[in-house]
Amino acid sequence: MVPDPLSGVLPAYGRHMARSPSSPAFWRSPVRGPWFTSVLGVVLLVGITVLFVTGLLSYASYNPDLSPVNDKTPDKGVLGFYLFSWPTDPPWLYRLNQGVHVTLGIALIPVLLAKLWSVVPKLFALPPARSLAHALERISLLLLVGGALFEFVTGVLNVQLDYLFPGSFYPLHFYGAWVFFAAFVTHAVLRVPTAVRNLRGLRDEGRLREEDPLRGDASPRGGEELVSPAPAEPTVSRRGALWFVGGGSLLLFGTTVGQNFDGPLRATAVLAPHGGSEPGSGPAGFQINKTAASRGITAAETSEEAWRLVVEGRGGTVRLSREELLGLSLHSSALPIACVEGWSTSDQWWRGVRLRDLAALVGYEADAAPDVLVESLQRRGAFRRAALRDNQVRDSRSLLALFVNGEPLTPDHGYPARIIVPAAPGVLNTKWVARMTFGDL
Ligand SMILES: Nc1nc2c(c(=O)[nH]1)N[C@H]1C(S)=C(S)[C@@H](COP(=O)(O)O)O[C@H]1N2
Ligand SMILES: [Mo]
Repeated sequence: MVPDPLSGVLPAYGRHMARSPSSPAFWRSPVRGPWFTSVLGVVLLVGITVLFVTGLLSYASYNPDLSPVNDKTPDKGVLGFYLFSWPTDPPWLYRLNQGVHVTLGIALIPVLLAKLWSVVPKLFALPPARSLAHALERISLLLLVGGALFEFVTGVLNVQLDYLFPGSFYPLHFYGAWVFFAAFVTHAVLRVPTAVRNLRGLRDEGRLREEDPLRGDASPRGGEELVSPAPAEPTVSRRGALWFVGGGSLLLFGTTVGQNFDGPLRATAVLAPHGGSEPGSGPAGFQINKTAASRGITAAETSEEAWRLVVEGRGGTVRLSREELLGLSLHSSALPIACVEGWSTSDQWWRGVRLRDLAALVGYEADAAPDVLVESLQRRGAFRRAALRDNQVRDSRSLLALFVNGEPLTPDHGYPARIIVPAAPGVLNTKWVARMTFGDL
């Protein structure tokens, strides 16, 4: 599709100028122009705004204000101004939020690439700056393009490569998002009026042409510099090119979205890292993030003889075997697991002891249960401990689960006991729990 810049007929002046990408005649695709750029721009305006909002919500869902354990970006300063207690309702809140964030982010990749392609001649335009305002605008564009590429690349690498940057993904993606979004807002404020004028103008023009077929082009609306002065023969219409981009997005969407569902749909998620793999069947046949073996959890330390749950609070410390936990009042909740990576399960049937009842064992009224720090047997690596806020502890659906779907937990799902909390991100659902410390964190 990229034409040889030197072939074809060029105006005489363009013939040697066109060797340089700083010359407008170097760029010959007839697809480039204000309409194409404006359509893609409006799609990104909506899409990236949704990505930013769901991203900030995703960060809030970790309850980073609660304890240093949960906080993946301790130096966030004022950027955490918006944080709030993550609710427990509706129970699918995080599943929806993260599904939208990851699936939409992946589906927007073709749109982003097409948008960058559509304005690439501007990157080479000379002189670098015509005025101070122009210089500032170009710097903001560098932050915009760099920020967009950075956010999409770090996001995709995290989802695809299983935490390529283990601890550092969160700060990179979080600070990157703020830099990118600041440049994005600046750009939108400067360009949305032009884009709207372009789209509306072209529509009106079409209507006027129908009335008066001899009518010429309307007055310039901005973005005309994107039109090649020496266009090559078109091989595809602008509309066709747009369908191509949209088709790419649809394809990515269709091969990703299945990771949010169980059953045969999950197998359609061939692009999702865990999606294509078979989570098995039966009661434990749902997605596993980290296996017991990969976390160094052995059968010896989870055995009936060896394993004890230590529960601590202002009223003292109790130690409970799995047998003793089974003797407490058991309850069921249907809740999903939803991971930051964008995959989730449907509701699973968990059965175990309510967190509020465990708080009551160590000196708290169930309705006044405090925060809790949960630590697993796991000695190294990420996610071995997580804190839950009081509203999560008090919710009667929050469990220390001992069973899932009618069977004892399997080692990979956290045997002997794991946390499950409504609407919380998967990472707070600590597996292989060894110790729970209640108290205000
Ligand atoms: N101890 C421990 N608990 C953990 C993890 C872990 O690595 N170690 N992974 C967490 C993450 S990121 C998710 S998404 C869920 C996945 O639970 P599952 O493997 O049962 O689906 O467990 C959470 N609990
Ligand atoms: Mo996760």
